[in-house]
Amino acid sequence: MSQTEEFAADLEGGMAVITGASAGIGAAVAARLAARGLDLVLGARRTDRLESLAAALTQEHGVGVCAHALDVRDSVSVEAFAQAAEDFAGDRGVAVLVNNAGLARGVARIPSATAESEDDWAEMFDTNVMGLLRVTRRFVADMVARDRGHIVNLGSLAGIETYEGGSVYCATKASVRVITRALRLELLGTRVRVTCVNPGLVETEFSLVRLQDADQAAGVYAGMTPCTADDVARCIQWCVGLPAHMSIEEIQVQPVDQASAQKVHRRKTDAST
Ligand code: NDP
Ligand code: 8X3
Repeated sequence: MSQTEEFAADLEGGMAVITGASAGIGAAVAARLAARGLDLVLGARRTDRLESLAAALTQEHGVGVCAHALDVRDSVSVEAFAQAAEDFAGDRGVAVLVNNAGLARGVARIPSATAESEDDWAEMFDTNVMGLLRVTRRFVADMVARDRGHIVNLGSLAGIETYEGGSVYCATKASVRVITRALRLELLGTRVRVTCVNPGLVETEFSLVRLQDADQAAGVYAGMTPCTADDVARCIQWCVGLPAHMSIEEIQVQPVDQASAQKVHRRKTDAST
């Protein structure tokens, strides 16, 4: 059997771990990989949502799904999650790790930032950067030992370009891209792949979490057609399904209506005419 055929066989009945699977892109990736025949371990803080998703995916696709609490900011929680994932995977090991858990908090500009802004900044770094590192460290050694596996990190267009009010979120996502690149170098010589996926505007709960206001959050996508969570999941599914000798280093995916972080085409709606 060729290496390519071997990998395709591996994915079927293999096991994927997805962080931040209770909503948005993480939940959409779970649906795509379940449809591809992978068993899943899903992590997030809102376990009620994870459990509903797990039940639905098992019913629809017949795959095994383990829903487990995970707070990527907490080392103890990461350890318990990783242990549960390893137990669930058994001898198969983890074929795919999707480091998706992440968030933005606020749009504070540094010159007018407050003491509260520092809490938001710390939460973003602890979740998006340290959280990703904690989870990766816990899973990557076993992938190296097995000489197989694929780590997919969620970067962002915000990690490529910056915008006012986005300094810290942009810095966290630039860090994700840099960490991905360094890890890729550190893993050279193994068959473990690392990919960074950098979406532009994707309509999920992301803007509500960031702005804490439903109208403002809706305004982020007003008059334009954003990407959906499933659009991004489709890219991730494609990356992980490629032959084992191929590595997609980075993908940038944006709505056609978004040409750069701040250059968004908004069509006039009935309400605005
Ligand atoms: P959502 O807010 O819809 O989902 C975020 C997910 O991350 C939730 O499942 C949430 O689960 C989880 N999460 C947040 N903090 C933690 C934590 N401490 N521990 C574990 N899980 C956590 O946003 P998206 O789906 O849009 O975002 C997913 C990723 O994609 C993020 O990394 C984001 O930065 C990135 N991204 C998003 C873009 C967009 O425009 N939407 C564009 C580019 C990148 P819970 O709260 O239950 O813990
Ligand atoms: C999220 C995309 O443009 O809101 O990563 O920063 S943006």
